[in-house]
Amino acid sequence: MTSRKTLPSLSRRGFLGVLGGGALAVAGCGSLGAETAGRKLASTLPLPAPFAVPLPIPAVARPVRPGFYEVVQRLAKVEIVPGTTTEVWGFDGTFPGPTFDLRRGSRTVVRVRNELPVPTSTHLHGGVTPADSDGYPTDLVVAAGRGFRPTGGHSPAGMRVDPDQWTFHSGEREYVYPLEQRAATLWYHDHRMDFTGPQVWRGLAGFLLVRDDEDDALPLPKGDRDIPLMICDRAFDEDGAFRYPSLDPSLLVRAGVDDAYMEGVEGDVILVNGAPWPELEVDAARYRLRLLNASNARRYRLELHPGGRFVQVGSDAGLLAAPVEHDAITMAPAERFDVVVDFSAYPVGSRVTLVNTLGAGPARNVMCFRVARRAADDSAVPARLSRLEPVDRTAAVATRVFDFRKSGQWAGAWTINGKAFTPGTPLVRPRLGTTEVWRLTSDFHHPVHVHLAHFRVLTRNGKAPAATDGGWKDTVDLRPYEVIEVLVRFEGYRGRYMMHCHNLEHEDMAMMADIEVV
Ligand SMILES: [Cu+2]
Repeated sequence: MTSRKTLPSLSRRGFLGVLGGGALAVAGCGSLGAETAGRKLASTLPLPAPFAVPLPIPAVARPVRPGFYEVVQRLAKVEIVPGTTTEVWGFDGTFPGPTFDLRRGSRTVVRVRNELPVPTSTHLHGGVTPADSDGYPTDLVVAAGRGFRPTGGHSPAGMRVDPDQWTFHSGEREYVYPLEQRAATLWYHDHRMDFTGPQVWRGLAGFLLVRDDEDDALPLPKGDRDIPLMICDRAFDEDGAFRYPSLDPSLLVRAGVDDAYMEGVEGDVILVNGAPWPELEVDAARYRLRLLNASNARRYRLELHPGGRFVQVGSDAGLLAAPVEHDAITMAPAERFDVVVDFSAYPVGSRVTLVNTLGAGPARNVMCFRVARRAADDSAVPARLSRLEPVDRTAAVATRVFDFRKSGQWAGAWTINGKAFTPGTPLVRPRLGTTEVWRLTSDFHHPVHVHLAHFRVLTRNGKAPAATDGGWKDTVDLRPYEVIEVLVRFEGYRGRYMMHCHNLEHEDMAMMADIEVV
C-alpha cells in the first residue's frame, strides 16, 4: 500500500522553475492521511525468500588507541540478496558500518577518511556534539585528489548556497564526540547537502551505542542478548545493485529524484542489519532489541506474530522512567525504540515474526526469531528504570511554531515556515541552557528531527502524547495535519545546528533549517 503521488505532474524544468509558482496548485491530496509516507520503488531483481539468511550483527569498531578511531568510507561488493552482488558505500566498506560501543563521558575522536567518488558529511544522530563536529551538510570531506564543485545547493528549489557556506576537508577529517550524555542508542549517517537520501541508501549508516553506569546497573538483558536492529528498506536492480530514482546517479552534479518520488522512496525489500528478512536464533529468554528505523521514508507499525508484547525501556535519547508495554510500535524514520521481548513466552521450536502492519505483500515481514532452546535467564525489567524530570512547560522561555509543508511559492519544495533551507540563515536562535515549547504542524508525514537538543513530547493534537512518544527524544513522528507540542532543552554547546524532516527525500529537497544556539 503506497501512497499516491500528490504533486502535480511537473516537468523537471517546471519544477526547477522559479518562484511565482502560484499556478502550481497542489493537486490530488488523496494520500494525505494515509499511514505510509513514500512511494514504492519495485525491485527488478526477483525478491529473495524471507527468513533464509541469518541476522548479521555489525562488527564493533576497535580503537587505534584509547579514544581514537579511524574509519574509511569506501566501496565494497557484498552479498545482500543471496547469489547476487551489491555495491555498497560503507563505513569500512560495510553496511551497516561498525558499531561504536562507547561510554558516557569518554571523549572519542573518529577520523573519517573518504575514498568515495562523492563528498560526505557524517552526522551523529542524537549526539550532543560540538557544532564543528555535528556533520553540517555543507561541511564536507572530499576524497584526496578529487576536485569537487559545489552543486549550488538544493537545485529542486532553485536555491543557491552562498559560496562561503561550503567547507572542504581534503581526504579526511576528525569528528570529536565528548559523549556527555545519557546512555542511548545513537546512530551515525551521511548528511551531505542535497544527497543524503541516495548516500544513506547506498549504505552510509551505523550504530553508536552510549553506555553508562545507570544503564549497566539495571538487570536488563546484556551481552549476546542486547542486539541493535537497523531496519530499512531497499530496492534492487536485476544486476543486484541498489535501485534508487536519482536524477543524476553519479550524485555529483544534479540533486533530486524523479518527480514521482518527491514524497519519499520506499523499497520493496526489508533489510535488518543489512540482510533481507533475516532470521535470528534465540534462547527462550528475554532479549533487549534496540530498534532503529533507518529507512529513507518508510514508517513501520511493528508487531509480533503470533502475538506478544514489546516492553519499551528506552526511547531515542535513553532510558524511560518506567517500562511501557506495547502491542504495536509505530516508528517514523530515525526513531529508536529500546525494547525487551521475552521469548520464553513461546514454545521452543516456534518462529516469532516481526511484522510491519503498515506494509503490504512481502514488505509486511521484517525478520523472524526462531526460539531454539531453553536457557537460563537472570535478566529482569525493573519497575523503575531511570529518573526523568517531570515535564514542566512553565519552564519554557519561548513558544514557537514550525510548519512543515510543501510550498507553493517554491514550486513544490518541502519547506519549514515557508522557507527552503538556506545555510547560514538561522530560523531560530535559542539560548543555551533554556527550554522552549515548539509547536510542530504539517501537511504530510514529516518526522521532525532536532540536532543537539533533546525534547519531550507535551501534546499530540491537543491531547496527551501517544504511548510511543514517551521519554527524551530527538525525532518525533509528525503525521499529516497533526499538531505536536514538544518541550526542547538546549544544552551542551553554542553554535550552528539544524532541525529538519528526516524523510531523507524531503530533507534533500530543502526541508531543513539552521538553529543557532547562542
Ligand atoms: Cu518531510
